[in-house]
Amino acid sequence: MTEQTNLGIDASFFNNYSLLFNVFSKKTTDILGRLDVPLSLGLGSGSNSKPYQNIGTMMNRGVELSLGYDNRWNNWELHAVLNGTYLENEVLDLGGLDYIAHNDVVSGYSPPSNIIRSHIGYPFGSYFGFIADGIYQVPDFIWQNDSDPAIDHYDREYMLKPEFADPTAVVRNPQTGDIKFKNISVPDGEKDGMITNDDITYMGSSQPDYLLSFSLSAHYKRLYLSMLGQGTFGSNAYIMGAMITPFWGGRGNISQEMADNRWTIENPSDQWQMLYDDSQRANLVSTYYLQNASYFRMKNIEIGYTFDKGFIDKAGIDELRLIFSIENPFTLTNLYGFDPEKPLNRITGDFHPQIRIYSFGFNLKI
Ligand SMILES: [Ca+2]
Repeated sequence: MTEQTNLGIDASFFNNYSLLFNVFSKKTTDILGRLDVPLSLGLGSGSNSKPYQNIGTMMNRGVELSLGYDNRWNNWELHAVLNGTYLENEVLDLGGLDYIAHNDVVSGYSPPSNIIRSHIGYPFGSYFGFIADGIYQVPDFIWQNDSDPAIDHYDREYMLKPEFADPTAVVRNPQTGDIKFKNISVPDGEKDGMITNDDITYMGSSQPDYLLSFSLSAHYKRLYLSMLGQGTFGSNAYIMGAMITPFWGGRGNISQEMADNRWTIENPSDQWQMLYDDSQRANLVSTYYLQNASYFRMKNIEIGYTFDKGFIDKAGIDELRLIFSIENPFTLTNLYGFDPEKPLNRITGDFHPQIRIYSFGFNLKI
């Protein structure tokens, strides 16, 4: 069920311009979730045997703006459209639940399967985990013989200084070069001195705040150019596991940046961790693996030329047009995973990115 309120303007002016403006507020009550049902119904007791029901209410609010330009003069013809959308999304109600875990997207992997959740008060499909807060450095530790600086780094038995929250519930032996997590939990109204699963919190949204697209087509005499671009801004991508997490599943590939800039005693990075083959560390879900997925991508550029009729008539041809096009010519993004257009609910790095295609062709009519 959907309740929708719209306020829109649709206008044309100065002959060549068009404007479409729409403010909308939409409440939908069709989020699917699994709810506990009485065992007497005979559906079994496992979490996967609970039936899906329409239990959720979600709010979508936003603004859409579209600007168009259309003109012809002399040998020119130009059409351009620019679309922009601002979008807010919030889960309002889940039939008594705090959140629904989108478990199906992370099955088969070791990290907690409730990384992606629809949680009351947050956008649909948000990421939950620890908040990474830099990297543990040598001065954060004490070691044997009253922290004797003469002892070689590799011979030290590091102990985290007591002013840091104790992370041993999630990392057995915290070391220099490990990711530091924020201690945010306040059980009984007081901060505990430990990093535990209570410190798992909202990390970011998979939904973009802004969507942008534009298209342009221009003709000049027999030459034409068309372009199509799109982008989204403000969304996050969570990528861990294959191709990102060090030594994951024995396959081991990570990004060049993570390898070259990893924490070592010679390179005490505050951004990139030391590389471990350690399943406990590898399965910790944190903002360390959360990336800004904002991007702008030119989807297509096409250039064409239609030959003059008088010229081709001599060769017995009715129409001849040459076309050169590029799919995905370029993408602007800070994402170091392969592709900002990856499905938002895929959390591993081993997916096939979009490819760039160059095409050259001609249309011939005889
Ligand atoms: Ca805590």
